[in-house]
Amino acid sequence: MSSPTGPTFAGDGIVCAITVANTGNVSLTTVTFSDVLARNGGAIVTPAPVLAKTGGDTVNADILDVGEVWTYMATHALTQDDIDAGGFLNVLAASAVDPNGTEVDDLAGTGTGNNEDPAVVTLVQSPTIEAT
Ligand SMILES: [Ca+2]
Ligand SMILES: [Ca+2]
Repeated sequence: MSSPTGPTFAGDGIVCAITVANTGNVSLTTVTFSDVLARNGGAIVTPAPVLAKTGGDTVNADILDVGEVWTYMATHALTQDDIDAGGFLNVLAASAVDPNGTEVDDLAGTGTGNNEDPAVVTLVQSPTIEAT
């Protein structure tokens, strides 16, 4: 999830796009996500964004085959509380199950390497008043 440029208003959508790749050597099933948006100050946004699969599952539907990269997208409609808080920390974890029933997981985020740092989303605040 990236920060919008410029001020936003309640009802504006911000998009979260992520990918999950099978970088190992076995097929994985039961791909699930935990996407937690925490407003600055700590309040958790409910309901959590729901990620929808948008592509990448080219063979063996619903199995994350070796080398596949699935893409997901979620849209969060900003609330006034979101904008008043000035932004979020987005903690997004993906998990899947290997052929032995063992769960494997990873965090998505910003930064280099495996990008494990939660994404910081800044919402520009524009306090203005006009008297006429
Ligand atoms: Ca597949
Ligand atoms: Ca990662």
